[in-house]
Amino acid sequence: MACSTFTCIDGHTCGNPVRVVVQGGPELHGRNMSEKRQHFLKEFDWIRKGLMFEPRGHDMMSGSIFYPPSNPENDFGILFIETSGCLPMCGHGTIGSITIGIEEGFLVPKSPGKVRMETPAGLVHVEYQQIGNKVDWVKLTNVKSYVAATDLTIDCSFLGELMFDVSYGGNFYAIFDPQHHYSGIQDFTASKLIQFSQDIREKINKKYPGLFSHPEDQTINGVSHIMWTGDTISSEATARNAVFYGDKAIDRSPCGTGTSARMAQWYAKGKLKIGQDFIHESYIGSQFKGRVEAETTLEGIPAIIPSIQGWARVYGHNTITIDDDDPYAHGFQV
Ligand code: PYC
Repeated sequence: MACSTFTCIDGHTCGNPVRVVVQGGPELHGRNMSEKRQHFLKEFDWIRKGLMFEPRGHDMMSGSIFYPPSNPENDFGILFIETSGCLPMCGHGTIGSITIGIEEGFLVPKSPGKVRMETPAGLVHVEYQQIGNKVDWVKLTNVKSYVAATDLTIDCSFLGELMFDVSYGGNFYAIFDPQHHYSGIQDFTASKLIQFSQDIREKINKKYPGLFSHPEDQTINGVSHIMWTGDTISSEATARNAVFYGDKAIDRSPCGTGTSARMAQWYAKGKLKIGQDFIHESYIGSQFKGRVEAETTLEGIPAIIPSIQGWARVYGHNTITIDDDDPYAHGFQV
């Protein structure tokens, strides 16, 4: 019988969990984090399942594993592990992982206050402010984000025919703004939004095969996240969202890659200007500050360079074992 031990530090970013595996992560092969992600998915996905799913995790659980950088100019490489798989990029995961790494002393950047982080979706530049031994905020300049398709339709078994746009911010998001059937997320409970999302995500990928594929890395493809939008809770917020991911999760944070995708959508529609603050509110009311830093292109496609700023808190040290002897060694979902 084999028993694997993982030293983890747990925290949350604006309410959404981040479990960083400090010791016990597998050695991965590949020239960059995209290739290392493929290696992990092929051989070590049981680690993700064991640490993210019940009974050691839960529906919303997500985390990361740190790796040495492929390019010595960078500080580290990151693998995101979630109930949904290994995301190419994760905004709340970045904010939480950087906070945990700096506060716990296992991430020592070459230039204090700045981190060059290799993700499967590309290089991400991060800034943070440290006050004493606490990280006050983390700001990431995300990968190029762009609108992949607009005015698509899907038949939702619960809401009828819905229109949506698909936008990329490190993952592909189907964005559903309020329409004639309903006035926004305030009309629904989280469990209803989960039910609607479960109904349509597969249908979207079946109806539009091959439409959502990253122009520079075809391993990033398909709509993985559904974003529902609606009225803000706070008058300071620009917009609010509920992001569905995995099989049963609604992001408790405002979702970093989702905010990037939505800013790309707003920018393309002329609703947001370069440098303008975009305060994005989550389903529970926590906030990220987003901004379009610059306009750019991605293989000729108009795109933006978005930034996201948010905070995280560290709350626990956890030594987790996954023992082959345990019938639920590799987790379960109900
Ligand atoms: O913050 O990018 C994000 C994210 C993705 C899934 C959950 N959070």
